[in-house]
Parts: sequence; C-alpha cells; structure tokens
Amino acid sequence: MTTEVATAAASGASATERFHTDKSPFAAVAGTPPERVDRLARRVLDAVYQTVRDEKVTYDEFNALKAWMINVGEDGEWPLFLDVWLEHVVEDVNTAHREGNKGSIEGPYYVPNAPEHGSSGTIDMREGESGTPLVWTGTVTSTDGTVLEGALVELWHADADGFYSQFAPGIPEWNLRGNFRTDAAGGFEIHTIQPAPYQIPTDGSCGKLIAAAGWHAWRPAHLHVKVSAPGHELLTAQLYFPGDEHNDDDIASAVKPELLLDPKPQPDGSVTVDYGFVLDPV
Ligand code: MBD
Ligand code: FE
Repeated sequence: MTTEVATAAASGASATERFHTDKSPFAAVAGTPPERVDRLARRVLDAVYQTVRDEKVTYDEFNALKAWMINVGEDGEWPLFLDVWLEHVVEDVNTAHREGNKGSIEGPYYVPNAPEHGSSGTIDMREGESGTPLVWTGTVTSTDGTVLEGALVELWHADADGFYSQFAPGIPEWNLRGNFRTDAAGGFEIHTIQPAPYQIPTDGSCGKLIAAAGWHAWRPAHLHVKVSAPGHELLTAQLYFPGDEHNDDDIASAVKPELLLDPKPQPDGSVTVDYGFVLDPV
C-alpha cells in the first residue's frame, strides 16, 4: 500500500506536463490571421466587461480573481479548469455535423501509445484490482454500415477509487489504459473493471472555486475512448453507466443520452456491455 495521496498539485503538474509534451497547439494555429485573433480576444473581453459592469465587480473581487488565476497556473490546473468548464462547448461545436457516433470531451488524462491487445484482451490492471469485472463487446462501423477492420479503440479510465494512472501516485504506468484493434468483422472484446465516480481534485484552485461557489466536484463514473480508422474522423467519447447520480449533474457537463451503456449483470458477478461506434468518413 502506498501512503501517498493524490493531490491537485501532483495531478495538475502531470496534466500540464503531458499537454506540453504531446501537443503542438501553437503550430496548429500558426496561420491564423490577426483579424480572427482580434475578433476572438475582443469578444471574450467584451463578455467579461459586460459582467463587471452588470455585477459591479469590486476591487477586492478583481484582486481575488488575479490571485486565483496565478494559483491555477502554479497548481498546474489550467488543463483541468479548461477541460471541465470549457471543453464541452468546443466539443459540441466541432462535432455538430456528425451523422455517426456522438462524442464527448477528452479531459486532461489521455496518454497516447498505451499497450496494444489486439481485438480481444484484458487491459493492464493490478493483481486483485478492485471493482466489478466488466466485459465490453462492440463493433466499429462507418456511417454507411461498412464494418471497419483494424480500427483503433483506445481506452482509459479511473480505478475503483477514482484515480488515473500517470496522474495519481503509486499506480503502475499503464494501469487501466489499453489499445485494441477491431477484427475482420469490425469487432472487439475488452475485459476491464467498472470505474468509480470521479471527484476532480478538491485541494487545488479548481476545488477552491467549487467550494466558494457552493458547487460539487463530481463526475459520473465513465470510460474514456478514442476510436480511429483510416479515412474517418477521430471519435473522442466517454461512456456512462445508468443510475449514476451525477449523470444529470456532471461538473464537466459531458454526459449525453447516446453515451449511456446498458450493462447486464451476470451470474458470476461480472457485468457485460455491448456498445459499438459509428465513425463519420472524413
Ligand atoms: C476527468 O476524469 C475527466 O474525465 C474530466 C473531463 C475532467 C477531470 C477529470
Ligand atoms: Fe475522466
């Protein structure tokens, strides 16, 4: 047993580091004309000015905001803040055209290049990993119904305590992270455990905002996936379990009815789910 605890500073620093190393966000927008930057920056600022005027924001409140924003950065919690409170709208806008599967936000804890298991296998987990065993079968198809062989299904999720490997201490590197490839019939079969509801870190700056506003920090239990195949749009999604009290009340506003699983409890205590994906051609 580890005596380390998952702190906001630890998971925030990992998420910030991960974002720096895996992405090239500035290169992706290098050609943006100044008119676009001007328009976006001005509209955001105008919305803030409007709030300050309408609400008669005080100097004490302004200074508290300044201190809080500095602390968010020091805690490494900008990825958490942006993914919890902004990404869901960006996701909606950018996937509105799709005819295939609904998606959801990526969140701060994706790591590429997890161990590969072929079309059928058990995700990496600790000996005696706690949680209800979950067997998930599905098929990946294109919007025209064609089955997609060799599609990549990347799965990552929290453990039964709500912690993610590589973002909480004392968990093996690839625990509950694995990549699967569909077979000739587009099928896959994944053995894992059911994740627990997840509370975003409460001891950092995002937690301070939540407490000060009288909100709660919970996300419903969820499985994260990225599903990709040549010639198709990358699908990023999360899947949820019916009956979770936070399905209607997710701090990250990332639940959609199309993403609810239909789990079937088995006599041996495990649970099976059948859920496939429909990808939009590029
Ligand atoms: C998570 O696990 C998550 O999925 C999101 C979106 C934000 C914080 C933690
Ligand atoms: Fe998550």
